Amino acid sequence: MSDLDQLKSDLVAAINAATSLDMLEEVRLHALGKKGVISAQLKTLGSLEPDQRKQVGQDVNTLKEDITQLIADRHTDLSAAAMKAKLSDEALDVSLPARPSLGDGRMHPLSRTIEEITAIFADMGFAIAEGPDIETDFYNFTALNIPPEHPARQEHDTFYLTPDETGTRPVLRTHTSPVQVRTMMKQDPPVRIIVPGRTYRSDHDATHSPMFHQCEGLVIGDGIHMGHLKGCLIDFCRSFFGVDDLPVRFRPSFFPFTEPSAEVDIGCSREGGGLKIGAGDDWLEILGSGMVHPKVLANCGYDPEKVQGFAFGMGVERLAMLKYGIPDLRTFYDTDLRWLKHYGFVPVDVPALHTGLHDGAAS
Ligand code: 2U9
Repeated sequence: MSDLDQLKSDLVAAINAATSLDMLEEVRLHALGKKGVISAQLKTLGSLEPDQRKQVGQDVNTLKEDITQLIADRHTDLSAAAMKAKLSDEALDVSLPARPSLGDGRMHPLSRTIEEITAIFADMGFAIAEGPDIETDFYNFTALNIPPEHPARQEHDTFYLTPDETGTRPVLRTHTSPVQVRTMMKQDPPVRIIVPGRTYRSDHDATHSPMFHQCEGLVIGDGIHMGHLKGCLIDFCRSFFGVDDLPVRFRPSFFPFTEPSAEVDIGCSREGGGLKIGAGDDWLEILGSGMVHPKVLANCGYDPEKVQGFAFGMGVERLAMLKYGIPDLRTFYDTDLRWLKHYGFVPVDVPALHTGLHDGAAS
């Protein structure tokens, strides 16, 4: 066997012995690279006699073409095998049963109730306004005409934080009213905002939680009067409870930030120890309201001689408990998933916020 025949035999064996593309690449470089054995053969041509050089040159080139083709064929085979192995490793058996789910989630009744309340007012053209939970004395009390000696300011009702550099003590807001103050100080009338959010009072028993939720509203505009207040709140109560002829009454009351003030009750029946909303000769307090006090308007930079408006406030937990029959306030915050599964809502059927869609009413 000639040297070239021996070389070809060795290279063919090396190509067939390559079981991966990396190994084949090494054989290719060894055979066809600049420092490869075939290039070495071509370099010996110069030392041959002329008649030998022509024949040997042809033989080496034929060897080069053969080896190149063999490597190409081997590359095709190894690539196909690699792809087949990859597809087999990554194969998904789609017929397998799904993994046991962790249980689909539920929307908390408070979230649902806030969505419903704000969707109803969004339907009436209210914008949603938010503000800080940590407030100053001015926004939480003074601007709202709550005098310094007012009981609401006492420690027993309010969470005070450590004094800041000016010595005044920030508070955890006791209502969402500061947001209305901030809004009036930032924008000229008209104002029409609904203000959901967390509020905090140092109170903890079966019907009070240190953190609870309120939703307040404010309407300021030309010629706004008690008729607008009543119409707006009657519509809200009927829409929220889904009772078109729900009896609603306004009972004179007092708040430092509104004058006149009125508590709003809805008709219900407590016969047989249950509670049926909408019919009967009993009443249930739902929210408070009133015409914004002139001093509050002035404190917020408005001229009480020129503008007026009304405001209202409601406790979200209270409305959720009444509407959804949840007996104990404290269970709202236990993060007990069994409770949530029972009282929670599947998010898809919660009214879409801000598009005016809410229970029973098309936009
Ligand atoms: C501004 C002016 C007036 C907000 C109002 C009530 C009446 C009210 C309570 C309902 C149950 C708080 O959660 S609760 O305990 N709120 O009765 N809130 S009028 O009046 C405002 C607010 C802001 C600038």
